[in-house]
Amino acid sequence: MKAVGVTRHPPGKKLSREEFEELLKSAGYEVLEIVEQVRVEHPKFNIGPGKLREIKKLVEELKPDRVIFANKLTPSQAYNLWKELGVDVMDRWQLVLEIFEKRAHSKEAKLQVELASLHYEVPLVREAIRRVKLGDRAGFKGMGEYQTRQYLRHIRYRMGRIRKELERVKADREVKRKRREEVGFILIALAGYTNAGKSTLLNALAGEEIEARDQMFTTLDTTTRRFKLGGKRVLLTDTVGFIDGLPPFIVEAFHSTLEEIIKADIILLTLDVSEPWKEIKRKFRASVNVLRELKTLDKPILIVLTKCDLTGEEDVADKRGRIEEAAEELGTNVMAVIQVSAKLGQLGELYEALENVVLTLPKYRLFRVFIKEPEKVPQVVSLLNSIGEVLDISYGEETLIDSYIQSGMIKELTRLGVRIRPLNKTRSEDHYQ
Ligand SMILES: Nc1nc2c(ncn2[C@@H]2O[C@H](COP(=O)(O)OP(=O)(O)OP(=O)(O)O)[C@@H](O)[C@H]2O)c(=O)[nH]1
Ligand SMILES: [Mg+2]
Repeated sequence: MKAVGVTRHPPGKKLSREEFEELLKSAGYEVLEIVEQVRVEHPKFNIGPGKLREIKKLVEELKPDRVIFANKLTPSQAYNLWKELGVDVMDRWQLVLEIFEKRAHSKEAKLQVELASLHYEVPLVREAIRRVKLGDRAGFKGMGEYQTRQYLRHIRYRMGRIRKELERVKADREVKRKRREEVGFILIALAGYTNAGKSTLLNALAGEEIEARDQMFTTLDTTTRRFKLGGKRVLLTDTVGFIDGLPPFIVEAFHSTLEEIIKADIILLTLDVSEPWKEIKRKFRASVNVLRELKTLDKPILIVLTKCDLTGEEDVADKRGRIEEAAEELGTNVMAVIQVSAKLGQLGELYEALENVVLTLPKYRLFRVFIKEPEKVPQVVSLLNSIGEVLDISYGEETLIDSYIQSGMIKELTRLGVRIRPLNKTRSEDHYQ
């Protein structure tokens, strides 16, 4: 498919040309030309009427299959442009959805993409119905008025069905997550801009081989893998990447996937440090905005600078300093800024930071365990070390063990026939005393 791209830069806010080209390429388009304009939004066409004439000429000469905007178009702008240009017109979010459609493998991802696409179509179809009423002949995509109305009814019905199915998937996941928590897993979620290196990091940490490629939105499905952090049981989840201004309807459609971030104990926010500072800053802001929308900014966050092997040490140090400064705005829940290279297996700093953060999680509390039978001690100590951290053991008539323990694991411990008393302290309280 051939496309002509159009970017309207709002005055004072230049949109990234590379990112737009990357999106077009990821969707599989051959880009014939990219037309750019700096201008405030024109209500009828988004771009200015003069630019529109220029594009019309280009369309006649180059005969693209589509004209694709880097901007968001209102339904009425999309309709007007389609009528003026006589060729399919798409905006930024339709382009993103087209890529999503290509990459969705699991049933859940497919349903989520379909829901988002239908959601997107509703106002377009409504606009077409409005126009037909005003005397335009063609309805949505050339359908007549009756067909267009039928189509709108179909969309609404289908959206209802998908929402129900996704609710079921969500409930399933919830059950799985509960089970994992009950056996003492710590949940860590990878988050960050698309192509930041999330899947590659999961592969390096968990010894996996999930698809990682230099293209946008490689991952749409959620993958969860176990990995070892000292003796602790940890689950790491990789999900869909973020993009600038991710609209609420996509966030809503992908809610069951993004819930892996919402339910995580710790978030690893990845940033590709090999990019120019301006890009890093933009992507950092965009990622923070999504995390804010997901109401997850109060969780422990580790900012992970990825791909350190692609740039010099000084450059990394400089950008790290700037990110540390930018992260201050986010408050004390940003536990550290870390640098890694998944390619070279340089992950030491990340392991270390994670080990420190894990025990500060509110679900770890200090308990005293009383054991009557000495032969039980090794088994209890080993369990305690996998679900917490043993601080002190004193042997006597009864063995006393002071240990941090995940509160959810108390039941499992009492099954071993030991007594447990809370010492009412979390690790973080201890830490700052
Ligand atoms: N040199 C180098 N390349 C890396 C590193 N980490 C990731 N990459 C490359 O960066 C590209 C994107 O990596 P992915 O792991 O697919 O990124 P992602 O964040 O999962 O991307 P999406 O799933 O598209 O959101 C791939 O070509 C990786 O090989 C690294 O540490 N060093
Ligand atoms: Mg990925």
